[in-house]
Amino acid sequence: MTRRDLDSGTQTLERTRTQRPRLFRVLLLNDDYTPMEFVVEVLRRFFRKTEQEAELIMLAVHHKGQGVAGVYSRDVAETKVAQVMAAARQEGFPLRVVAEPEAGE
Ligand code: TYC
Repeated sequence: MTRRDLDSGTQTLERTRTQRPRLFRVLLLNDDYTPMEFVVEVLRRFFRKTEQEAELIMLAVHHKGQGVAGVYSRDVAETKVAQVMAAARQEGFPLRVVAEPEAGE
């Protein structure tokens, strides 16, 4: 029992098993104005993709509307979103990028 339990008249159930941190997908969303080369550069620079991988992901986003740039812990995913948005706005491009929890997490 913890101090708080004694104060509040409640009890805490302790679990000793660890939980893996939730993972977040960073998604790129398609738009009509951001140049393809810029998206490829973003994928290489911020998501460590090869030229070939970056081309495939960019084209998938272009055709399907969205695609996964990478999967990370919440902190890292949110940092990537902020970095990519900043880089895009600096160039005046409307590129959108979001982080979402992996399905089933
Ligand atoms: N649709 C853009 C174009 O034709 C290219 C593009 C791809 C933009 C992926 C955003 O996330 C994106 N220039």
